[in-house]
Amino acid sequence: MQKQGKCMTYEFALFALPYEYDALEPHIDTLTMHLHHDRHLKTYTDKLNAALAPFPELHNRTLEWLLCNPDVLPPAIRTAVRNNGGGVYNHIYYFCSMTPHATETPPMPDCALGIKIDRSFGSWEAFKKQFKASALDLFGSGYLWLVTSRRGQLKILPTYNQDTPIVKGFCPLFCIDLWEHAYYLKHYNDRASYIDDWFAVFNGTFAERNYEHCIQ
Ligand code: MN3
Repeated sequence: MQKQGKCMTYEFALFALPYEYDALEPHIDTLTMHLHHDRHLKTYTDKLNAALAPFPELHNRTLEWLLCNPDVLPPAIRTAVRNNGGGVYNHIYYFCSMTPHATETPPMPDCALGIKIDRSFGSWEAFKKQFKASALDLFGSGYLWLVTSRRGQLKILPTYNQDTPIVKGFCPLFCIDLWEHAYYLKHYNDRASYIDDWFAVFNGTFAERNYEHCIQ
């Protein structure tokens, strides 16, 4: 995860895309990327800042701390922080989970995550099949993640609305956004073809780096 994600505090800056808006064409279209980043993510960022503005005692807290300590937050902003802070956190993972430099067999089969995926799911292809089926099964709006548990096991994990895996103690490797705004303009209601397109731009390097961090 980029430093602007993990270590950021109030006032949260709008996360900068690590590639151009049209870089994921033809898989993820330019207009969707503009709306998704410039409007959806910006709205989450602005609303998170607005919720935190009256509470200077929270201004040195990281996003992860704010998400993982809801009981310490003023009750009036708990829901706003959960939804909008989660929206910021999840979208950073989502945008970083894609790259214009995708390769055919991510993550690298000889690296730690590739080996772990083979052991856990049988093969990268078998993992993709299971991940896609789970993504199709997710009802409503949310994300599908690959995470590690506290014991270091890989787990395909759905989260709903803007909830995050870290609240449940999981360490995230990557995610796909399954809200309709992530794909409806290009793929309409065809979530399956969106998932295939997402895999075509999947960022195996990001996944591998996160895995090495998670198992430290
Ligand atoms: Mn989204």
